[in-house]
Amino acid sequence: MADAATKAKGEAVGGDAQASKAERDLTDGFHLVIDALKLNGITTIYGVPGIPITDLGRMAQAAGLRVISFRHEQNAGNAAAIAGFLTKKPGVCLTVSAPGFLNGLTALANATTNCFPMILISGSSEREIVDLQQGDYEEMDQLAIAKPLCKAAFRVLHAADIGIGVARAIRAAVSGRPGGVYLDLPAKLFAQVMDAEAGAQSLLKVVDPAPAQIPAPAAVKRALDVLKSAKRPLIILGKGAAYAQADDDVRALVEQSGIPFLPMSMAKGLLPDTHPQSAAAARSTVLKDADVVMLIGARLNWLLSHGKGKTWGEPHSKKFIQIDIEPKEMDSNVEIVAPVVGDIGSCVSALRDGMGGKWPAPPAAWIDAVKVKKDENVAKMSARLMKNSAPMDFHSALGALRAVIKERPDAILVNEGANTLDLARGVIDMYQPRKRLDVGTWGVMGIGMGYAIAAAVETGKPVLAVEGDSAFGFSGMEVETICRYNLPICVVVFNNNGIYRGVNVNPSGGADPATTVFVKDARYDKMMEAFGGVGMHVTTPDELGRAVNKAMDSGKPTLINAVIDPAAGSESGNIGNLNPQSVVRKK
Ligand SMILES: Cc1ncc(C[n+]2csc(CCOP(=O)(O)OP(=O)(O)O)c2C)c(N)n1
Ligand SMILES: [Mg+2]
Repeated sequence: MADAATKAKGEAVGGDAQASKAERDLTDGFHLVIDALKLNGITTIYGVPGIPITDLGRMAQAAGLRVISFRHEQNAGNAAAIAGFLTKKPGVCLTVSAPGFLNGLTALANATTNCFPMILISGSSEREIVDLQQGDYEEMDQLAIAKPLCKAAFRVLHAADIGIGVARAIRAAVSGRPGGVYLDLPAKLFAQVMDAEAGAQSLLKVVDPAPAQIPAPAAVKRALDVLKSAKRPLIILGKGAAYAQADDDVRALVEQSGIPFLPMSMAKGLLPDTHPQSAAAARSTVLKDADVVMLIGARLNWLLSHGKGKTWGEPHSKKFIQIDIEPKEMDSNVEIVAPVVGDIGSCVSALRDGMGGKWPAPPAAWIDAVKVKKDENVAKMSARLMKNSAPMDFHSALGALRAVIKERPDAILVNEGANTLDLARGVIDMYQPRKRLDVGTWGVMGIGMGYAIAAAVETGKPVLAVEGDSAFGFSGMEVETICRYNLPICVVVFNNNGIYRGVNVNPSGGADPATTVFVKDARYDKMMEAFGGVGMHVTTPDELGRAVNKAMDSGKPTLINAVIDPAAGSESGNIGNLNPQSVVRKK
């Protein structure tokens, strides 16, 4: 008996040894995905666990990647997208199949629209069953659905192709105009095994994933000739210029030219908003009166009234110079007389070279006219910012936050809402590049907590998220995530009891509240307290300033419920004119 037992045990030990040798000699889809990401410098994954990617997340964490688990995929996706914007490396979001994938897809589409490099990796169900529509667990043809909403979409069916699949996803996300990429990984792929040696060899580190694209010398010369002929030149900086991380060159170009500049929202801080050449406080004047406009990484979309109409002082025609990496962008709305196609860094440096040492300053009459308008508008604004009123209006509350960012220029400001967004953009000066993250091209609500979390994770800097009460609701559950990872994020909810305003009434006179109002006097600060963070409730600008400073000094997760006069806001903030109007509507 004893002999038999010993023999059996010996066999078992031998069997284990063999198994572990086999494990050493084999690898699988799980490990190849992780190894491929690591090899390409991906350090963080944002996602939500579940079948079939729970173990992928666990193994990634075990392998030294930072895996940040969210409460909803849209927020994880937004985090990945803004990580891409901040780092120029694709941000990675990991989701389960069908519903998790769809939740992440909004963020992927938003990333693509905003030109942020991001990869949405979703597990997917059994191909054979999905394709025959036989009703698998979370069945969905995800690849087909993702395709029209992102820059590129790939599926990997064989473990040996994971290296190429990941490489293609990375290249597609960051090269040329960056954008969102979908990578479909069927459940079966993760468990596929292959020889470890061959697996390692199948992986590749992408060489020069975002190659420089040098502008043609003739295009640079043409642009400079047009610029030189200007009597009233203007430079518009877009978030593409911020993304490029060519900060010194962009600043030098603007300063060398002496031309007034206007930053788009997320380009604020490329040059400080307090820079003497900033024309932000004279926006309508410069758009209307400029004769030559040079766009640097900015598109002539709705945010710039498509480059035409009243905003641009038509019928006077303007000449546009446009610097963009995407040739198709040229003439998208109006004629571009001097297109300069290339990456922003290369284009700006070529323009600087072409300008040489003796570039003539713009006519003094133009510079003076801009300054007069700017001083007038700044004076008008400053009285409104100084009021210490209770209840606060947007301006007095933002005056307090403006002082905080002035003291803490390296903090990252996340901002969404309607009035809360539009007024904060105008009031809070930014001093450093890529410190203002907001609703971007779509004006989308819901980016707040995802952006704040990734900003803290990727940069280690303190984050101030200034949120309309409606805007905050779209991602508010992530305060738990903020507490769980103990991130230095201070959320300020501008609580005006609703969307735009908290005073609207139900036009029918019925018992239901109006469509735009929320529970009165809600205490959002309690949400943060529920998870161990710090909650504060403030009603005056002084209190608000003190509370934010305290939160940012402590670095603790904090939510400040800032009571704003419910009657202070206007419908849709600054873009009420976009609401369709019908003559029939008002009976
Ligand atoms: C995903 C999405 N859904 C809806 C909207 C429409 N929308 C624009 S602003 C806004 C909320 C505005 O209210 P709030 O955030 O409280 O800002 P306030 O003007 O009150 O300061 C909404 C719902 C949107 N932009 N994006
Ligand atoms: Mg509101």
